[in-house]
Amino acid sequence: PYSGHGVSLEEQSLTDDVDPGAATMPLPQSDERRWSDTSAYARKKVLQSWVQLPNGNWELGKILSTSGEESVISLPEGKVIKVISETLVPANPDILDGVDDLMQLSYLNEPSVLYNLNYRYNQDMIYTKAGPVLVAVNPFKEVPLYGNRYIEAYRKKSNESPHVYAIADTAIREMIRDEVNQSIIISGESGAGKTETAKIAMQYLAALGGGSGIEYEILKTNPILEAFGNAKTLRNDNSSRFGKLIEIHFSESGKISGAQVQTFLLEKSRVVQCAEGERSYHIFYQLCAGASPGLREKLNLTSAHEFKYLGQSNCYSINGVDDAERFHSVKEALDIVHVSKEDQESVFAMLAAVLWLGNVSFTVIDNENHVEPVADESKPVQSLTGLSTVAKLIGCNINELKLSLSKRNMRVGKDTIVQKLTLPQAIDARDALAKSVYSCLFDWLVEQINKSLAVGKRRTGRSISILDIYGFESFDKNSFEQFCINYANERLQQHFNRHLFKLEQEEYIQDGIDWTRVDFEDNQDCLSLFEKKPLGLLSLLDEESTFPNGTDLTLANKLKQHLHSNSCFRGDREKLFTVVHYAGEVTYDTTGFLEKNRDLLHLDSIQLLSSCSCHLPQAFASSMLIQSEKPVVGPLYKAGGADSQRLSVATKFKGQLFQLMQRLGNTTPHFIRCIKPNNVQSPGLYEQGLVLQQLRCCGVLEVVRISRSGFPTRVSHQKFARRYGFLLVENIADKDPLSVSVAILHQFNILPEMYQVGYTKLFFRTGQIGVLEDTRNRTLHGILRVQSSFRGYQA
Ligand code: AD9
Ligand code: MG
Repeated sequence: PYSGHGVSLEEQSLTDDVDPGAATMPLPQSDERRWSDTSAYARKKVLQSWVQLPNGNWELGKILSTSGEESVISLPEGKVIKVISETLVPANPDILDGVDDLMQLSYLNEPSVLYNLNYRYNQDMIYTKAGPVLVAVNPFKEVPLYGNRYIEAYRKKSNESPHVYAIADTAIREMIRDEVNQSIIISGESGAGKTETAKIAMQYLAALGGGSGIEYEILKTNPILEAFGNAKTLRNDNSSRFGKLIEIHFSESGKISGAQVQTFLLEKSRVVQCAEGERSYHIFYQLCAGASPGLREKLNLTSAHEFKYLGQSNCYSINGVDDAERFHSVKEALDIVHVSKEDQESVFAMLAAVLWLGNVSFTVIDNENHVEPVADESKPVQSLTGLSTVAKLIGCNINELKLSLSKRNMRVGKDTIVQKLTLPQAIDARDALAKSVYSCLFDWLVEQINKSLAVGKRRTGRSISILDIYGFESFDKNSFEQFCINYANERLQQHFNRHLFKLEQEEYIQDGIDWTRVDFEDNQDCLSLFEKKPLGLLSLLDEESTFPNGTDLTLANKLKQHLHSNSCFRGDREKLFTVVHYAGEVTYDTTGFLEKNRDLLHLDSIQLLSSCSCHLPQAFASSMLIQSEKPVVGPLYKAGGADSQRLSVATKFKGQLFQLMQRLGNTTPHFIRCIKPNNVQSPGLYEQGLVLQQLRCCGVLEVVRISRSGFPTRVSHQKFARRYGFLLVENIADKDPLSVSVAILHQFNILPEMYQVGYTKLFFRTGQIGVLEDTRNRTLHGILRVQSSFRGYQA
């Protein structure tokens, strides 16, 4: 789906002294200089090469001969083919098979990167570094890489292979060392493994920062949020339908003191509607399968099949998942985060109310198509109908419920008139109520979790935030949800770019380091397309959303009218338009945009909820009113009035996103890119094309190229002198930090091409500082041993 315009590595070999076009040059026979590389093996003849097959996959072949423009290659299965030499891409020597950092590859072209990840993947080494970024390839099976033994190994640094644990460990150390908040930013497509990766990181933080017991509570937020916010989709049996940021707080002693969860843009529409073969939120099925007989009776619960909201997609179960068992785990988790039994019962009542709302049907009562709700026809014999069950569960008068689903109060000038609803309007009103109740319930749960995990007033320490947010999406049909998600990804991509590339360059230049500027793709143009006022996508969408006569078509036309000259925008036929995203072009269909953006909830529904005798609906009504832009004046019941004027969904989301970026902006980020190796959620299957597309989209290929060509390790003269000065044989401690630093570099024979001295800092190539650290650690241990044996002697 992505026609990515990322940088193709074939065109840019990374070896420092290689002609940039080398990778596409004719293969060397006599002229080995073209392949020159600092490593010894590369000076041998290149015998192996990547050949692209007609299906697009790359295969490793042996070069048998080259004459003129053609080469003869033998492929693994004994096949011999003739190819144009120019199309061959050099392969790395065998000894580099499966290196754990892509930066160690001599030839950093796309097939070599793909091969390396595949090689590791086949051996269950699902993690690989790409310079500063961790790449995680989803194994779709249990891999023996987790648990206490591994945690201990990473804590002690006795295992240094790439891992989420290693990232989490670095985050903790840097938080303490630099006294700066940290963030772990996880991205990837649906099903790539973001949520699992986030949990693995949390486990490590909990293990190292645990002790007070609060870490256990933090881990238990996962089953709750997944039950209420995840669903089976065609792409992922446990797909998160919301974005999540969890900020874990540490006290000064490095122990976890609390946490805070923030969620983004829950997909509400799933409550009332989902595609064939998908499910609504897990919790509905869990409740239907796992509720005790007593609870069943109270909630008038039957099986999931009886509910229309759940029945429409023809999918009730997930392979290998026991919903009843999960229900018990969720209840336990709720206990642990201090949601009382009474509140839990209210939560379940709200879920049942949503389900029963879906079973409320309408009958036409006059020749103008006006309707009124009727008893659920599918259960004629049962005395309790959808309508009365909903009324009972939320604690309202059945007639008021009936009214709010069939009539609407409209304010015209000073008068309030009552409008009867037609069938489609009534169905909309019913579904809007169900969606609102569910999303309020979700927010309410997050609030309870946050109360339970609250850090308290004495928040002195630092934090590590983990962001698990939907990756870039491009489907055959893309709607408002993809529009918001991809906008968020543009923002995050900019954060990523800025962090890794811009900051890096600026720092080099600032410090007077000779570094050939590397161009990187900035996506500011695309972001401006979204954010510009008044003529950007978001502003125009909001404007059209406030026009009573605005339709999805008028919106599309308006966008085309104002944005046609923008290079990131293209108007297509009818309601379609295309945005050129950093990860590729996506064509959006404006159908439903206005309605989803307005997300109107009629005041009648809010009033209904606030009149309920149960406390949750009341709480929901007040939170809906708080969200209203214009405060509702006067006693609620008498207010009558028009639809509540809430912030549009897009505007609210943009606000959340800005806040998020601001928060992340004050942290040291650590990036994890999750990769989905196949589309069928199956272990062992590695589809090159699919992986390549994702590597391009998330900037991994670009990162490798840039990091390797630069000097990624930087230390100030002072710090360097302070840290390693004591290792100097010659005592020049009284000299300035720069002289001390240079003396250290000389004493340790660091090669001149491996470092540069800037105005304020020293810049090193990857891996160089490790030698010094080792010596320092060995020396320090020596000193400590001497000291402790001395103390032992004294005692
Ligand atoms: V979505 O955008 O929320 O639809 P995610 O979050 O990227 O998606 P998720 O973490 O849910 O994907 O992973 C999908 C499935 O892959 C999981 O349910 C596991 O079955 C599988 N998975 C992912 N990571 C691992 C892992 N490290 N080990 C084993 C894994 N299985
Ligand atoms: Mg997820």
